[in-house]
Amino acid sequence: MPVTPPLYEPHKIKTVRLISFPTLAERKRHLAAARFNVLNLTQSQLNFDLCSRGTSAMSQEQLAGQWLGDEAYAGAVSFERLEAAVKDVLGFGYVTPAHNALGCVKLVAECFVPRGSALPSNARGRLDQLAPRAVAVPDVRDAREPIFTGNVDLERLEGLIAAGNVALIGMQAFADGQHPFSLKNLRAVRALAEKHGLKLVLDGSRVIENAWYIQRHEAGQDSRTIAELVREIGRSVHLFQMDGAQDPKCNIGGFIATDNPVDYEKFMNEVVVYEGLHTYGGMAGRTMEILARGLREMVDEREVHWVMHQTERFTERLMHAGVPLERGCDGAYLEVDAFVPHLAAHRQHALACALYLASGMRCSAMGLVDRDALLPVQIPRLAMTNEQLDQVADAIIALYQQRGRIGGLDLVRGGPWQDQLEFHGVFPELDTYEFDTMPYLIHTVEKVGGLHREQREVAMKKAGYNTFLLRSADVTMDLLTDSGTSAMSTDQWAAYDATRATAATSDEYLRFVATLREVLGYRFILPTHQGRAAEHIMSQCMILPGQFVPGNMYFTTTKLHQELAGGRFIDVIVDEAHDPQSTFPWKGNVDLVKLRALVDREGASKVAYLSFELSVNMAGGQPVAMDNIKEVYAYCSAQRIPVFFDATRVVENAFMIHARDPRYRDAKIRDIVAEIMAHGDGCTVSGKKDFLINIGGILAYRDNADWAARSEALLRVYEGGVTDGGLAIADLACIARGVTEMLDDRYIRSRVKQTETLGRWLLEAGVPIVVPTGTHAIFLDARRFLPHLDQDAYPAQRLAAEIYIETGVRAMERGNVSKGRDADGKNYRPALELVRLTIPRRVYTNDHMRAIADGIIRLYQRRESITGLAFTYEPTRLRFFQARFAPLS
Ligand code: P70
Repeated sequence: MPVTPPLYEPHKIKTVRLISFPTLAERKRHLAAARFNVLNLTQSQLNFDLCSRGTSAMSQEQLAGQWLGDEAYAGAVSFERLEAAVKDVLGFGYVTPAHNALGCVKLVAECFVPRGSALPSNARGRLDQLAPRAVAVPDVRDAREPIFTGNVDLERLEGLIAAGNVALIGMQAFADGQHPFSLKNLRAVRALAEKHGLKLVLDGSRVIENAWYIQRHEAGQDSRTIAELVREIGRSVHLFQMDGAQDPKCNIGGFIATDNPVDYEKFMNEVVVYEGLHTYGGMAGRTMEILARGLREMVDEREVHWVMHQTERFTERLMHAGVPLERGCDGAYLEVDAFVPHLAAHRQHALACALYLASGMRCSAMGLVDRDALLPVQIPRLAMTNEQLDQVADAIIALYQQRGRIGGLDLVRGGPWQDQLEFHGVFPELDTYEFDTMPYLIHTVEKVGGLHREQREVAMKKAGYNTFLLRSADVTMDLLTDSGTSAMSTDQWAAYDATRATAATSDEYLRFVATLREVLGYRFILPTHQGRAAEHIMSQCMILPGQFVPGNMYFTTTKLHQELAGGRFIDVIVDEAHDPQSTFPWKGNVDLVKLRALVDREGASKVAYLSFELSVNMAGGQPVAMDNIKEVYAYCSAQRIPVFFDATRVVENAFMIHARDPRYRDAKIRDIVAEIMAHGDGCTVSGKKDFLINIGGILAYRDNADWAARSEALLRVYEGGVTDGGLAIADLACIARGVTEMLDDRYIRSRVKQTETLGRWLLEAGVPIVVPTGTHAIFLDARRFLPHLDQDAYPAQRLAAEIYIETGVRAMERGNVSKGRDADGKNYRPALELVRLTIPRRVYTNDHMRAIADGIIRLYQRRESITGLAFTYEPTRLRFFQARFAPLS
């Protein structure tokens, strides 16, 4: 059965591809160099490339296929996998591979369409390939049909056949991107073809979109799945050709499928002339692997509905603003005659240039000049978020509102094809559109779990009401942690792949050290396998038994290592941090009065160092003010007490300084980070957070060679070599890249804005959360969410479990269970009893956030029915990781 359209992506982001945002001055330069034809611009000269062919995001399984490709000349296993996929998905027994869509056309034309003959079709785009071969392409689209505008006018077709000269009948699924056919019409055309001894060839490159349209609009088809409809379409034609760069989300490739062995033999004999052998057809083995996986995935009901939902939403936004367009299955096709009627000629190019100048995006018309008067704005499949698409639409709308200012172009060089044209133009004075969104595209996606409510109830019970014990495959949106969960960029992956392993010194290590020296301003840089390893070594080196370690709130692993080294943790964070309802903007600050009192009471020599966390995790991701950092450092330096940062979330803290301290409004994040770090003597870092890597940590000291030497000695014993810290060399390469990416101002802004957006939606519905919203997570206040529960019934633990059951979202308890027991065996009952919804970096979209907010709001509405928990198993150290519970009745 078809599913109801999802309100969010049925996948999360696995890998991102960074994009740049050229300035207006750069855009002018690039456009002049491109001779006012946007087809001459390269991707690095623009932000969004609105073209749907070959630009899709892939699944991580497709990407895996890239590495599995069997690059054999004959009889490749990869081709067998392609054949099997075609059989399963489309139902055909014979497959002829081709290098791309043109390869398919060439084979069909050579085998069935002699020069001078006619191929009636419902698609005008066919002209591009067939007109130059002296093949007529009479238009047989039924102009009177209001819904299935791609249907063939049967009478007209029959007339053409009667006049003779028709070699083959062509249809295209969602013809030219705008015109779908009905199943009924497709079958009628086939019947007509057979009556006259002709064949019907279908270009099924957009078969998915057409199947979706049939499911929605054709009588009696609404209960059938996309997969069923696609097979039915396949069964209705003699020859089926597919552009791998369309629905199968490949970047190239194609094939022709048939059930007729005689036709197959014709293709087999042609394919060796034009394409390659009949078992690869001009495709690399990897291409066949990606194509085969893409074919199977393209009929996934949820994915289809998501893609079509994005298209509908996008075109409706434009239509609502009055922008003249034809709706397409992959975007909007702007009607240039109505958009820029004041221009005498070259309207498509003039409009494309204006769009690029005003906003940096590329929309382009391709193929033969004057085939139509449309400028396609196509959405790359799965590669963009709705927020990005909303902004693309708004940029077009903003241009439409000043369309009178769009200037004309003078042709300097002509030709039959759009990409040959060159122009002279004058830059029009346009108001520009500034994008404020994630500065990356989705490169690969990863499916998320989809259990229903009853299954989730069973899973939670099995996990002992501890979200740490759930299987991630059973989780829909995983907000357990922002640690190690980031999507890496293609640049990070490239650095990873290019790395050569070694047990000695590597180039990647030297680059890692150089990059971090520059960003942190510290001389001694030691890699560790993650944050707690750095904490362990620092604590062992710097704490004498019996010494105090003041810190701005505890973090579980940090405090544990300080205690294991014989230290005593003293909380010196400001009181506001313990009050979830205080709106103080700098809840991460150290309270100097508390710090001074400790030093005055115990003496500076009894204080090992100040443990100074940035964007304080347990307080709710709350920032420290720059003034506080400076005052603390001045005081500690005078007392000869070292200041060591936990710089795990230094970038987020720097962003908050930029956002909340007017003196830093125009400062670059990179400079704020440097200024923060200048007020400390060393740091530990869990690189799995701000530093955008999946594994790794850092221990660094500003200039104290003795501390560094002692730490290196421990590093060798506990972690690995000094030049790898127990990490794969390839992971060092990823950190060096991640450090550059994390300092991108647009990235960090979109990151924190996303967290704030989720917080705002919850607040608007009255859900109690820690305010102001922090940077990496939203913290629900379980005391106020479940006021009827005593803290020793672990309200936050129970709330986290209920959130999973209600929504499929995995959160983490940060309260009584995490804090543990005191020396007398009593629960600490900390002031903060919280559930953390932690947002991984570059992984989820704002549509995911909306779904998360809606689910939690539903739960809040039925909060009275929720009871507490009791331990059934309780470990002594870091008990929250493995504890199990049972509900109290
Ligand atoms: C989280 C993770 C790790 C972390 C941190 C700060 C401010 C050090 C570390 C340790 C993972 C976690 C850890 C313990 C309990 C629950 C979750 N925080 N400093 O989700 O770094 O994990 O790399 O050893 O936040 O907050 P590492």
